[in-house]
Amino acid sequence: MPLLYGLRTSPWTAKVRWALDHHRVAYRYREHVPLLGELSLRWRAGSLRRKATVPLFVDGDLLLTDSLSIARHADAVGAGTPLLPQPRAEAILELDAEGDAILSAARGRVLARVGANADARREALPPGMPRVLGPTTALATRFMARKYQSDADSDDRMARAVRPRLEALRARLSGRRYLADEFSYADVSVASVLHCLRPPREPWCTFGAGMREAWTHDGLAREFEDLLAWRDGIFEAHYQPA
Ligand SMILES: N[C@@H](CCC(=O)N[C@@H](CS)C(=O)NCC(=O)O)C(=O)O
Repeated sequence: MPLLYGLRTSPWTAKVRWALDHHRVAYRYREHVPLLGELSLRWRAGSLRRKATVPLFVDGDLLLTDSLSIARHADAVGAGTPLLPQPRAEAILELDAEGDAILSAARGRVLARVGANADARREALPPGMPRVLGPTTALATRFMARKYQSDADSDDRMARAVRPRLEALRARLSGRRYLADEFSYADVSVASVLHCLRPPREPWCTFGAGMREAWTHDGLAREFEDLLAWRDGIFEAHYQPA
């Protein structure tokens, strides 16, 4: 059975799990541990010298090392309606890239807030991991901030970086149900990314209170309630987590 390595607090992992579930692709899931798991992740990704990321998908000889290739694979082998249909693929890829840019711009702030929040740090420890390793979570957030050169770590800097992109998404939606005519990977991707304004409720997000607080940007959430309402509607209509 295929194996997916992911980070359960990461929207990059969330969006591929949605795409795999949408296509009813069965897989086993293994949680990656930032910092402590860096070397083994690089080894799995095929090079100890290159930075490796999750999600990472392995199926026999097939190795997929980024979210988009995993979503494409799910489309190729899956049973659901295509999420990246050819006629709209270009627009969908642009919207996915837009989502990535928002998430990358939010990363520094989220990492800084998880590092500074004792509840979030505790929740970030993967299930089954000894509690004595708790302090490594704060180190891991600093390690990731360096790894991804995430320096936009304040509310203001994040807001300035993502506001124009959120406004463009709002303009694109303006009354429409989907970002690219019909339900697609663009909706999966952008809906997942909006975790960084305010995470959705369960079952679409299983964060505890500390993690929710660390991720929430009150100012942007208030400013973009319409996008969050759209996001909740997309989850309700199109995602029953497996
Ligand atoms: N372009 C990649 C980006 C994935 C990414 O940035 N993953 C981060 C999520 S925070 C990660 O692997 N973090 C854990 C780590 O670096 O140890 C994709 O689309 O899959």
